[in-house]
Amino acid sequence: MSFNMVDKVKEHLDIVESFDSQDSKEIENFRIKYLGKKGVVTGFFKSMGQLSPQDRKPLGQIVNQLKTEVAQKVKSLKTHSKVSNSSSNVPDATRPGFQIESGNRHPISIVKNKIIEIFSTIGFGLSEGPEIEDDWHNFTALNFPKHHPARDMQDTFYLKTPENYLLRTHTSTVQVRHMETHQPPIRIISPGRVFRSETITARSHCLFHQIEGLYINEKVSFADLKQTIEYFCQSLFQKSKMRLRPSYFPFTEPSAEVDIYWGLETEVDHRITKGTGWLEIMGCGMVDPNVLDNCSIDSNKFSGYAFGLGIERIAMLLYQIEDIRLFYENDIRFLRQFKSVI
Ligand code: 2NL
Repeated sequence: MSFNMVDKVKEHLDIVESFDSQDSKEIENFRIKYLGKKGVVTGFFKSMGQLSPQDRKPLGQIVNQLKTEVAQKVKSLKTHSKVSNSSSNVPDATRPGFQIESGNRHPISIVKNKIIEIFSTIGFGLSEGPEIEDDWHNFTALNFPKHHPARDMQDTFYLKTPENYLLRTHTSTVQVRHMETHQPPIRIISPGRVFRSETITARSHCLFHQIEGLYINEKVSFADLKQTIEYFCQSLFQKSKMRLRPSYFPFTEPSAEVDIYWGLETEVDHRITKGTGWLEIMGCGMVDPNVLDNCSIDSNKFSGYAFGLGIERIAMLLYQIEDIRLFYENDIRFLRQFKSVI
C-alpha cells in the first residue's frame, strides 16, 4: 500500500516540477490545490495515520519533500507573476506594497540650521527655553514700560490658567533667563517659535519663528555689532553691501534696523524692494543697561549687543516664496522643493 502512495506522491512531484504560470490567480489556485486545508499534501498526511510505523517514515519524507517543492515553486513563480486579468477583482495581497515616500526638511528648519551654523563658526552657542513665559521674562526684564502697547491682549496671548502666564512674543525671554543664570562673557543665539495675537484680519497667522543673538562682555562696542552683522549677511546672502538705519526697541539703546542691498536686476527684485534695491532683514542694538541690571549683570562693568530676525522673512527672500501661508500647510509638493544639506 505504501509503495502505491509513494508512487502517487512522485507523480505529483513531476507535476509540480513542470508547473509554470505567470498568472497570479493560477499560481494561487495551484498553491491551494497542494497546500490548502483540503489539499493534496494535507490529504497524504492524513492518510498516513493508518500506516504502520515502518511504512510511515519513507512516505512522510517524500510528502515533506512535495510540500517544500510546492512552496518553493509558488515563491519563485510569484516574483515574476502579473495580476490576474481574470474576471475576479479580489486584490492580490502578494503584490509588493507602495513605495514609502521620504519626507523633506522644512524650509524654516533649513534656514534656521544654516543661521545657527554661521554663528557657531564665530563662537555663538545655542540657548533654548520655554514657549510659555511670565510677564517678567517677556516684558518687564526687557525694559518694556508698564503700559506698553505690546502688552495688550490684542497683541499677546495670555493664558487663562495659570493666571499671568503668556505665550512668548520673542525669544529674548531665553536670553533673559541665560543672563540671570550666567555671568559674561555670554555669546548665544536663541531660535524658537514666538506668538503674536494678530486680530486685525481673520486670515493672519499667530506663530512665527525667530532667532535672536546676544553678546555680552567687557568693552563690547557698536563696531563689534556692525562687524558681526556684516559677517552674517555675507555668509547667508553672499551680499556685502549693507546699511544701518536708526530705530527703536525698548531693550536696546541705540537701536538700528539692518538693510542689505539686494539689487534691482529682475522684476522680482523691483517688487520685493519696492523699487529701492534695499531690503530690511533684521533689528539690532546695544543692550540697554537697564536690561543688564534687571538680569544681575553689572552694567558699569559690562556692555553688549543683541539682534533679532524673523526666519519666515529670510526664508521667503532666499527661496523667493511669495506667500507666507505656504510654510504652515505642509504640502509635500511645496516642501519637496527645498534641499537641505544639514
Ligand atoms: C527684530 C528685532 C531685536 C533684540 C532683538 C534683545 C535681547 C535681549 C536684550 C536686548 Cl535679552 N535685545 N534682542 C535686540 C534688538 C532687536 O529684534 O526685528 N526681531 C524680529
